Amino acid sequence: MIQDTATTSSKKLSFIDFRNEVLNDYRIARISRECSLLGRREVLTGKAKFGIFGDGKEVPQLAMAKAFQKGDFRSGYYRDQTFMMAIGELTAQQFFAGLYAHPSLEADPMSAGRQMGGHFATHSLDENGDWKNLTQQYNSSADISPTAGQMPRLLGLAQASKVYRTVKELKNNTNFSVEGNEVAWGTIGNASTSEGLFFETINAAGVLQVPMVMNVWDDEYGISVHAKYQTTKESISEILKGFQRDEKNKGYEIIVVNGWDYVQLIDVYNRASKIAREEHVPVLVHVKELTQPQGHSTSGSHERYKNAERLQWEKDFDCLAKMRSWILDFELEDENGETLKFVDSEAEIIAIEKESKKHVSLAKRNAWSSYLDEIKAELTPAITHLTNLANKSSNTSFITKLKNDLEAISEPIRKDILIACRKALRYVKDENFAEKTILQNFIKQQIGSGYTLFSTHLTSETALASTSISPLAPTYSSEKNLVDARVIMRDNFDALLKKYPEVLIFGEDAGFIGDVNQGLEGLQEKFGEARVSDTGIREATILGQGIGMAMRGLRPIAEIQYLDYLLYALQIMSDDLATLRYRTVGKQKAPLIIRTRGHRLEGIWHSGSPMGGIINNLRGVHVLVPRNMTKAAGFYNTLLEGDDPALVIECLNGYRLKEELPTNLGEFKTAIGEVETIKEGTDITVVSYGSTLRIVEDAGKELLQVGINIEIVDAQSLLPFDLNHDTVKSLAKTNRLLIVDEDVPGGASAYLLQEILENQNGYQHLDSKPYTLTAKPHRPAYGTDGDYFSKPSTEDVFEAAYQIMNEAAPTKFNSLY
Ligand SMILES: Cc1ncc(C[n+]2csc(CCOP(=O)(O)OP(=O)(O)O)c2C)c(N)n1
Ligand SMILES: [Mg+2]
Repeated sequence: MIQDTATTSSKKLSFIDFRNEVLNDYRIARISRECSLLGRREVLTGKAKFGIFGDGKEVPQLAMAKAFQKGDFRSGYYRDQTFMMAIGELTAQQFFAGLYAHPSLEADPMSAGRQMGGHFATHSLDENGDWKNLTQQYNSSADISPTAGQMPRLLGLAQASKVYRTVKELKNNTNFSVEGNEVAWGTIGNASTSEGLFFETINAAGVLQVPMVMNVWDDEYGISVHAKYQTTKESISEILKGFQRDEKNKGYEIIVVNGWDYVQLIDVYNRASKIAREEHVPVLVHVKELTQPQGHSTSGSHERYKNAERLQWEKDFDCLAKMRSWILDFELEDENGETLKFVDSEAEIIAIEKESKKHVSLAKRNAWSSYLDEIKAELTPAITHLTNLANKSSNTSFITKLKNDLEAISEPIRKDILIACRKALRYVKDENFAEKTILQNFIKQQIGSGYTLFSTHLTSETALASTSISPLAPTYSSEKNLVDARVIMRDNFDALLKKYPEVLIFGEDAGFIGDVNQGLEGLQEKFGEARVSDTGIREATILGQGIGMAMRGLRPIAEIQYLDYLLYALQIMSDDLATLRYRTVGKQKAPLIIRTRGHRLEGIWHSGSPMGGIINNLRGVHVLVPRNMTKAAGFYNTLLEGDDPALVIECLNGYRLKEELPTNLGEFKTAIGEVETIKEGTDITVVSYGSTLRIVEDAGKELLQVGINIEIVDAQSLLPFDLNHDTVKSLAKTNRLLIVDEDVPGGASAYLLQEILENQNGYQHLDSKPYTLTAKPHRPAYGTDGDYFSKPSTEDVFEAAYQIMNEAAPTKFNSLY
């Protein structure tokens, strides 16, 4: 049953200590509140673009921070500034640096201005990109903006503790866990619990029994929409009652508490922490009666949708106001009959409030000047270069105007500087003197430093970047050992599980039966349920398990049963996984491997190959499309030596085909970002990947019979594609290009075309119009005929290649039709 809280604090503090702690808490909360108030002003006066703050949620966060221990992880949302301040991971100055988007990790450790304010993070990686000891610090996984997007990752962060407690071989991984005692703390707004990701995570955590404390900050609203439109019975704890554990069944501990009740909250969080930490039981804390003193964000005012009565209630129940009254009213009689109080008079509280206000105001000013000083340091040389340019140029007046306009901007940004300089360059395009070169170099340098500030760390830039890992060819025994290709997967995973105790594989049917294609056959029995496991049918949280566990030093391989169902997980892959390194400027990573199988089978949902959509959404994740199981196994072996996340798509129709079993299982490596020429030829370069390659190879043989010799290039790795630019070398030889895949027209084939023609300058070598041969724009129809008419066939490839040759040499290759 839902329990009420007891009032006794488990901590036996002397009164003075207790008093100091209470007043210090109040000080932190006041600082946080002043940040919110001043933050809103900064946005409304135009110094910052958008603000979303934690006012009205301060007190429960103070309590949560007390129970939060080193090694623990937070996965939360934009209201948590007080919590971050209370654990010592956010100062008022950093808060404002984030608001101004100061592009410096020193100024804004959360994201160096890459994320809007209110997205919190700590640093898991040091300056070399190596793991820090996460058990010695407070940890916050980097927030994302999509509501409830923090939930799937939270599951994995919690599960990691369970894995560390269970898997004996991991005892020495002391950077990440002390016997699995770490709790993952989630925070979410009441309205965001309407998202499917919330319910999926809640269910999965109950099934997995992981140390997760899920906090719902309930202020009855989601922007302007009241709880009656959000939640059945208007109460998340009410409707989740069935999850409550009892004598017979495992489940959750569910606790309800009012967000303005400091004493109760401290007790609740002590209890929640203990249950999760010691018993590995998930806890839901529904924190009710919270408020939004300034409304939702700087985008609007809540007077538009809250009535006078509600607004008055929010004033009366403002958690900080309530805490203040409690401090003022608190009296305790000691054993000598003397009355103990926190403060002798209100003046003491007012002094704290004044001091907090001053502190925040100074922090704001310091943050602004530090932000502006950096820009001014770039402005000074720009003005000098423009002045010198104007003096030399025949267009003096135009350039001087640009310079004067730039100087007139009282608080310039980098964009203003570059606009003036780049426009000035146009005025001297027909002139030549040293000052022009100086300006050109300055512009290039500014664009270069802009790249460093705003575009680095999309993928790993450490020594472990998977593109820098050297390939290693598979070796074979002297007598040819041909096996069903799924055996290669199985035996290679066996070798990997042996080699890396931190590797875990999980997914639908991945455990007991060893995956639907037997690529994991017998491995659960051999390595245990903690390492090879079945999951529920819940792709987004399978992904979240992977992300969270990878963020805590494990090497999860999350299996999505079929490529077509990846779309359920694509949002979280795109929003969370693909942006993680980028949004933390290389301070967090999740080197998760996602294993799936797809392409050619049959039907609308079992033969899709939506590669264009996938690669467009997943910049930041490698996307690998091996043509056979040896190549696929080689990719897993490479990825585990590196620290990038990746999606590996195995060929669904390849598991029963014969391949030779390598002897160096777990060791041979397929290069990432390299193409492979699988058939040499002279007439047309045909680029393809995955299952379609077999069709292209068949067509290649038939084309030879009519005197057309195609060269076949296996793309293998779509993200990144062909880092050595080998495809254009083939094109330089054949001068003709055909790209074949089974995506929709304009999908991944268009991406490859752009890579080859534009990035590799392939257009220079073309003697014929380049072609793409793809599937139809609709999903593939079922059955063999459905497939034949939906996707490229051998005849289609033959005829596409033949037509190219017919156009080039019509007399030699007479038209077929
Ligand atoms: C997926 C998604 N949909 C919509 C939004 C826009 N949005 C931002 S906050 C918010 C309301 C969230 O309300 P609640 O979860 O109760 O949190 P609160 O702000 O009240 O603390 C909405 C709709 C978003 N960020 N992400
Ligand atoms: Mg809300």
